[in-house]
Amino acid sequence: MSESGFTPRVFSGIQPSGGLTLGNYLGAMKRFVDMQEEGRFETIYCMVDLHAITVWQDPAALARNTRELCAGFIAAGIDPERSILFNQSQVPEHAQLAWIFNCVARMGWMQRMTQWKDKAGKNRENASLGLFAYPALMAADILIYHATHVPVGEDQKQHVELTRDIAAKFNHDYKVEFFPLCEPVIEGAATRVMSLRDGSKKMSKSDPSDMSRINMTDDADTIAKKIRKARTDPDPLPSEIDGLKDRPEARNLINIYAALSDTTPDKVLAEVGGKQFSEFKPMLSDLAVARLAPISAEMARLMADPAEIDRILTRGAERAREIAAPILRRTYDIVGMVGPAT
Ligand code: AQP
Repeated sequence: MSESGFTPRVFSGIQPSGGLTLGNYLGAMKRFVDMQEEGRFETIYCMVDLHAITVWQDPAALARNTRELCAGFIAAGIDPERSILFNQSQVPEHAQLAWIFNCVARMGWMQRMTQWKDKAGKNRENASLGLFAYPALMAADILIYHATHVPVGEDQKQHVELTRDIAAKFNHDYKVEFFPLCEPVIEGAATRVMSLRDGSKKMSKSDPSDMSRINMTDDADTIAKKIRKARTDPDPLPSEIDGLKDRPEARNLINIYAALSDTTPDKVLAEVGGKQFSEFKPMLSDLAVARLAPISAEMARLMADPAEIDRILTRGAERAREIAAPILRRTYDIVGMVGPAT
């Protein structure tokens, strides 16, 4: 138990809405592995397939991406024995708690979410109701486990803050101290990996341009080609971090290099300051290939046995339900929904 009385517990998820990108890996998955290894927390990681269908997903692709994401988690270092690893739709308590949170969250809160504004774009009338309610489901994902820490990339910070608001309003409305106020954990050199084609846009699995991202399954030649073609400016690299101001593409490549080599951007610049991109890009390609090739090889090996992946997911869901079901039942009791006593 922590000081707050809640078990220190990590929850985070990734959408199986496409192949894993370097952004997902550096901003999220690598951190998930670190938190598993720290040993301070119970760690729960999820393929959030219910979130993925807030925008259209081809059913066969969704199933393939879910298994591939599971393989990615394991290949990156998540141990399905030490962590709980499963896909969201197999644990119905997520959707059940999300309904209650739909009734706690306010329309105004949801309308302020930048991801909603970005993803719905100009054609809001045509966006799904699920896309609007996405943050309430995310709050349920976290709070159905009474998770205390949520490792995410920078883009998800606002949703974790909304989760705290939902927990606080629930606790206040029902006069309980039932849900924890979870902490976002946003750390490392690459909390926001940007598109290789546009330094003002984040790297995203659903970006129409494959050249904008590095996929975890890209081979060495493809990685080298994408980095070679990455947009940059004509100046040499600076020796200090201040020199990256107003140079978003250069900053992005330096941050990626730092995160892949487990160091800081300052230390990278001390080493590469003064170099031209023509010299730095091959260094970055070599590093990316060295780090990613073992992961993609292991993913391919695991993907050869989809039945084993399904067994891992089913077992993970059983373990997740052991935590989620009593928390849902207690929530129902607090709300006044009649059922078996706890
Ligand atoms: N570019 C990024 N840099 C750092 N972290 C990132 N994350 C995503 N992109 C970056 C982090 O990865 C985790 C899982 O994200 P997600 O798949 O649930 O949703 P997302 O943030 O919407 O990611 P994508 O790749 O942009 O997916 P699509 O294209 O389907 O919307 C989160 O912790 C996120 O912060």
